[in-house]
Amino acid sequence: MSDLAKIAEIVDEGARTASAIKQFSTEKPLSIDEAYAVQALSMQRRYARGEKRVGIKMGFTSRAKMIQMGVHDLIWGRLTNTMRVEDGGIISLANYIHPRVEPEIAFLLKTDLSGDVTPAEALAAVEAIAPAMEIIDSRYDNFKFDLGDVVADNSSSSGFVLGNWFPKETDFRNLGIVMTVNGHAAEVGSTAAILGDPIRSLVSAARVVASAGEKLYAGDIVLAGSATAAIALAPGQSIETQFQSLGSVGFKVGA
Ligand code: OOG
Ligand code: MG
Repeated sequence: MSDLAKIAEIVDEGARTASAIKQFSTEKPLSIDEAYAVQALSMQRRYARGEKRVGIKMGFTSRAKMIQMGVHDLIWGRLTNTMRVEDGGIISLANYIHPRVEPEIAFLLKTDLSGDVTPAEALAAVEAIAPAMEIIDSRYDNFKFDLGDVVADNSSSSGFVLGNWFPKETDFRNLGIVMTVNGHAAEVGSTAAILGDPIRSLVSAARVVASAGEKLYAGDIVLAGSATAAIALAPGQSIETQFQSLGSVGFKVGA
């Protein structure tokens, strides 16, 4: 097994068994290219277990997230079918290490998309948009990482919840967002916090997958990245995010 394959096994096992691992950066930092190679190798292991790729997620597309995590480069990760949490569903904390939740916008694609595209070309590939939340769960101790660590760990991907789909003509560029815990506002923001306009995240998504020799496919879900800082999940919470004119999306946190 190559060194990168060994690292891929470590991050994959951390994710599979919900057990924290040490950052690689404290001893031997991964370059960004190595980190994406590890991510691809670790995802191969998940696909080999039967998980299906359903799209990708973008990360650090808002200042709030960059500041919270101390990482200032855009990142991406792969989403699989087993990460999907039903709107209104219950998650079990036993499946996570130290999960957090953050409000996002999701795109559903109707055509393939890859490479350098304009915002208009990106929007032309969109079938629908939905209010969404991402459940992130860094596999690293104390949720601490550098850029290479987090990329190798599939950019902390662990779950996502989608609300109702809306026609792409629906304005999604500057909508108010209120993320609540047990009915109390925990984070407020706007979809405009996502690169000034979430469509720019889809433009970036097309570019980053192309640089990995891949593409976005018709039917893919693309999460644009969080508009606000993420909040920690705890047993018994009811999480709901209201999006101006897109309704709300929510789930409950079991034991
Ligand atoms: C990395 C993932 C960042 C986002 O929406 O910005 C991300 C992390 O914060 O653990 O998903
Ligand atoms: Mg996210």
